[in-house]
Amino acid sequence: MQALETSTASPAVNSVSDRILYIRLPCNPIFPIGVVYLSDHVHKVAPQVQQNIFDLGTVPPLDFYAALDRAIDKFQPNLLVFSWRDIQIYAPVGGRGGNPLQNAFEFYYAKNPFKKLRGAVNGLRLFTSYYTELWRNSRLIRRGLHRARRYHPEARAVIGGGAVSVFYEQLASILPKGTIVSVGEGESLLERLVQGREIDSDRCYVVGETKPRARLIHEQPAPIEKSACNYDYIESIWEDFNYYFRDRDFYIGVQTKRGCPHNCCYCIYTVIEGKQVRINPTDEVIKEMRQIYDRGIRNFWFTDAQFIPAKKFIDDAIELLEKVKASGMNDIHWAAYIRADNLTPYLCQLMVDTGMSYFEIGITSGSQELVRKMRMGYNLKSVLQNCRDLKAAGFNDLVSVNYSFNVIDETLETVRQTIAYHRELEAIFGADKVEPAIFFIGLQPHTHLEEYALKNNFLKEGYNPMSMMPWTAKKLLWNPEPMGAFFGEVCLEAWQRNEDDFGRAVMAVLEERLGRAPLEEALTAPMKELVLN
Ligand code: B12
Ligand code: SF4
Repeated sequence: MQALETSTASPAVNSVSDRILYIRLPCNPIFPIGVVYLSDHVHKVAPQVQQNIFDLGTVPPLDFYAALDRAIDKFQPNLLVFSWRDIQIYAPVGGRGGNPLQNAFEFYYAKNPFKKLRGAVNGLRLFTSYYTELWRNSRLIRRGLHRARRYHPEARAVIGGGAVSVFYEQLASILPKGTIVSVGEGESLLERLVQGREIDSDRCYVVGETKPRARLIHEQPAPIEKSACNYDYIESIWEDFNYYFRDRDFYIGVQTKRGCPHNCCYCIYTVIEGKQVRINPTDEVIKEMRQIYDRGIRNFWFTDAQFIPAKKFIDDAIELLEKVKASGMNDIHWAAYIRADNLTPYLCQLMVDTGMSYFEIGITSGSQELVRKMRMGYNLKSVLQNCRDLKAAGFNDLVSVNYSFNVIDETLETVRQTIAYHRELEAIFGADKVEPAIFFIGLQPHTHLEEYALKNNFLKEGYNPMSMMPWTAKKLLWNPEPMGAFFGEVCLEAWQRNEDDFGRAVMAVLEERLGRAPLEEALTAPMKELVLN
């Protein structure tokens, strides 16, 4: 991608910004909790600053540019805060451009030429939509900045959000000179900008002026104690606030803590949010939930990287859920990422009593040996025991179990172990309640897996982690040989059997081909190499 320059030179960083427009870049309609928290924080530290929220997630694509123009003309900001949530689209289900995993696998692994061609055609569509989205967001940023400078020649743009935190180094090439690129939490950076303070020490850099420091992403976030978001204020600065509240099916995000102490080899959350877990005061979390509840919402998503990151945070989770229970909000549903090894029978009971309606078990593999190799720190035996406790506490909803095959050192034996483990989960919850979600890891920069890929020559130093060129994408959609072609074939067979129940179909095909290991082997799993044929 070529660097493009805007015609206007970038103004000095320390000009004070007092009219902030938050622009959430196009995204599936997920409640934009990031910009909500940022604007709430700025209002608390600098109430004189005028703010407005504009969410392109609620705007039809044909209207993106015109709607952005209107929002800028109306508010005339001197700081444009762009929030970019997601870029990577390797999902096992239909996403914005179809089913990316299926297209890619048909293209890479299908033996039937018709299927291969179909994969290529669909892959091309996906490829086009991926680059079109990047290009479109880049244009939205340039256009917004250009338009804001009609009113304030000193206006500038700052960009952050999940996608930016992951790809902050690569994105410079599509952003206008002078854009401030932020990594991780944005509260302290925005605080500095509205106070006209220097920003050099923050987790950011300025396109065309400064380079990201080495290991910028590994720097610790600023320690900010979070208080309940003031939703009366948010409603007052966001014209389309009701979009997410009208249809009460939306899960509204509430963050209860930040940070994750683990080290899972493919995960970047632990660097974005840092390893130090910072718990938001539980009374403040309840106050925030209450405001959302009083606006009619009954579905909450605790957006923490992990709701119970480690055993020592069990008491915090208990304290929060006890307060939810005591608050009288007893008709809610909630969901979160939960490490199922950090539960106690009492916590299980509280989770069920307070309305946990969906549960994801992110074990990645049912083989203890692989789980250890992936540095995940899970004890699979405790996960099973805790699942039994959850069931005994009355949990009767859907459980999604995330498996990512072929991360590191997968063998036919470890697959057999995963099947054994999965069948045991089915025995606990009921086969219809346990949904295997089959992922392949989308390799991300700054992870141990990236290091491993470079060391083992799967990738070359200087590769572009955002590239969707077929030869790079094949490596980034992590499914290396010698097992890659095997999994490709299994997945293709599973889609053919039952596209709508892909996960279960994969498990069935694998079991038919490989059989099942004894459960005890999965839980202790001394490694035995089996040769692929
Ligand atoms: C919870 C979560 C989900 C939940 C969301 C539930 C809900 N209703 O809110 C669910 C499970 C639904 C989900 C789904 C997906 N997710 Co998700 N999700 C997360 C997670 C764990 C937390 C996001 C969150 O809400 N955090 C709390 C809020 C307050 O933080 P925030 O929005 O990031 O905002 C803060 C900062 O980013 C920053 N910030 C934000 N904007 C801006 C702007 C400026 C200018 C500045 C300075 C700062 C700034 O400041 C904010 C406050 O501190 C993150 C990983 C992580 N730990 O961040 C991934 C993450 C956002 N998800 C990601 C992805 C890819 C997805 C999916 C697309 C996956 C898929 N392939 O299907 C889907 C689909 C989403 C969609 N658009 O359709 C990626 C996005 C980056 C990428 N790789 O492209 C992330 C970063 C995970 C990762 N490392 O890959 N997700
Ligand atoms: S526990 Fe979850 S959030 Fe933490 S490092 Fe592992 S995968 Fe990432």
